[in-house]
Amino acid sequence: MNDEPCPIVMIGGGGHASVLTDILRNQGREVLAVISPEDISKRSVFDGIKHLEKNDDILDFDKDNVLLVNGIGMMPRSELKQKITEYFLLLGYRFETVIAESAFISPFSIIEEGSQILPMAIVQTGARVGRHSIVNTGALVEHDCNIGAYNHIAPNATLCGHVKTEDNVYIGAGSTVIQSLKIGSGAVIGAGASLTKHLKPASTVYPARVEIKVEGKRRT
Ligand code: JB2
Repeated sequence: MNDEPCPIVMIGGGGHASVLTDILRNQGREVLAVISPEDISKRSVFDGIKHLEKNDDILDFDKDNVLLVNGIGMMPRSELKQKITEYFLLLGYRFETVIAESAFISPFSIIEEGSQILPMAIVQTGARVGRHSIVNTGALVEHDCNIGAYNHIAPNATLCGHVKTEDNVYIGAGSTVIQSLKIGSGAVIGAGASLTKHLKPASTVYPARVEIKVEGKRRT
């Protein structure tokens, strides 16, 4: 029996894909190709990896012999990541779950297929991270949180215990969500915000904005 992990095809070739490729290469995983309509040659992490431009170039690879990683970051209200994931799922391809070596994942948590847990992130006991969600660098998902599908918990965000999010939620960098709150689908929490109330679907939380004064004039 072959115990070698399945080689990877990376979808997207921008910033998020470069972070994921770095993690996978460090783990000794073989990245066979990057599929991206744009040039990837300026990012050295992709050196030596084949570049393909069209999504249907995936058909060059047998679906039983590769796993995909979706390197397109889920930005607020962007549907691109989900659309692309579903396109490849319909063709019968499967997605790898990526967990950086330096992340702490409780053995009593559940990380669903296609999710990505980046360096220094923490997922505590009893928590669930739904499919195709991103827990970005240094983010904290405390005990018993229940994170839906296609969420993005941006760098250094903190979710205290028992927070529940529905699908397609974006939690901005450095924000804090206090314990036991419920966040509806498609909600966006701006970077640096502190959420202290439940959030209805499709709502947006704006944190206090920085004010900058230049030569007596006020700019926000
Ligand atoms: O239809 C597509 C497609 N559309 C865009 N198919 C494929 N295979 N790839 C597609 N892309 C590719 O997604 C672009 O060619 C580009 O390589 C990539 C998007 O890269 P970008 O650097 O613009 O964004 P990102 O998603 O890697 O990063 C965002 O999300 C991260 C989580 C950034 O805002 C980062 O700051 C953030 N950390």
